[in-house]
Amino acid sequence: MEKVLVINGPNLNMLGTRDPKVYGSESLADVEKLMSKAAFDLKVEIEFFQSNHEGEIVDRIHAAFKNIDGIVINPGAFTHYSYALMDAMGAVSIPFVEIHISNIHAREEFRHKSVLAALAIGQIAGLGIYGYELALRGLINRLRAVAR
Ligand code: CA2
Repeated sequence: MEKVLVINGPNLNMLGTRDPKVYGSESLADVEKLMSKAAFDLKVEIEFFQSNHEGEIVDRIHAAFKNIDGIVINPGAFTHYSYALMDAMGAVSIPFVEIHISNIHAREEFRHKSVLAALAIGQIAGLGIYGYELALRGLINRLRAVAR
């Protein structure tokens, strides 16, 4: 059974409290419920981690080395400028999918750029929290295709 880690970055613990037009009205707990269901369906083990602190996320990525088969990550605003997260993902070489609830390409210029995306299997943006489920399904599909 594959082990997948879901990482949510800064401010995503506030999901559902405001800005419903941009981020919808579901909470992070709803995201975890949705993903747990999909994980059960797919027969994968899933673990959730959220932090507002860059170094804590780097530490969690390092701890995943050799322990986790794939990562779904919404790096929040770190997406756009964190070379530390980029280097951490590069260091552990764990296949990952980057997900954004909003369509970052249709928002402010600074959100158009992701410093992680070039290392990812792929990026999903703009599909709301459903994007997390799609990210998990896409990740598992890729892991199983490679293992075959
Ligand atoms: O669209 C996404 O998923 C983002 O990663 C969300 C980040 C933003 O900085 C990225 O550019 C795009 C921000 C998450 C903040 O979430 C909140 C939700 C509700 C209330 C306050 C913050």
